Amino acid sequence: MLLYQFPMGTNPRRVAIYIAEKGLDVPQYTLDHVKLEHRSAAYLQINPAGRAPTLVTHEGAAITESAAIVEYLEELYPENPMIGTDPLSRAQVRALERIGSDLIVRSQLWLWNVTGAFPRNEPEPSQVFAAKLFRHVEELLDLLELAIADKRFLAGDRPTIADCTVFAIFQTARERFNLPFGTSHPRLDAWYRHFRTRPSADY
Ligand SMILES: N[C@@H](CCC(=O)N[C@@H](CS)C(=O)NCC(=O)O)C(=O)O
Repeated sequence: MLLYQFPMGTNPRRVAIYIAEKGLDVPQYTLDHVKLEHRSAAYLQINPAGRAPTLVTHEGAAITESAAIVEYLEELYPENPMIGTDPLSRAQVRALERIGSDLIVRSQLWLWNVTGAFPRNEPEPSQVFAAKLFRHVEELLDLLELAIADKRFLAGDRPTIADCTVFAIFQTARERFNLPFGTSHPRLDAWYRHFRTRPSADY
């Protein structure tokens, strides 16, 4: 098994955080972003989107899409479940995780515009567009703020795949770009600070 990743990429991070929380030993290969290794012919063979992460399984199959990789590993290693323990709790965790996935996509569009750090993704960053996009980010932060209520983690008293997904985009915004992401959502802010102390959260 081999996980192709970028150490700082939000979607690779959600998988890496999950692997660390779960205590799995998955060998990892760091793609050279500067040399555009993720756009090389060899890598495009295993991930035609030219993006990370990709998990190559023991059987040699390539799984693309971070959410699919996490769910695959969760099915392969069901002990210490991080996706709920029965149909209802699994549905509740998946619902939060889906919100987290949407949060990543909306936030990335916002980051491309607000930071100007992604010229290949957004050649004409716009602060005006960024402000509009952030309203759609905030809609999801509001939902998560309601959902977490007084729980330690998003879905209860133990971390789930939803925490890994949401934490990854918080960390990108806060630590890579020093942006006040979720700071006006007090419960999420407390959750982030608490989750940040876990070993899985270290880059
Ligand atoms: N939906 C995909 C998105 C993957 C993705 O966009 N990965 C980014 C890193 S967060 C990437 O590979 N970017 C490289 C590039 O676009 O040059 C997933 O969840 O795996």
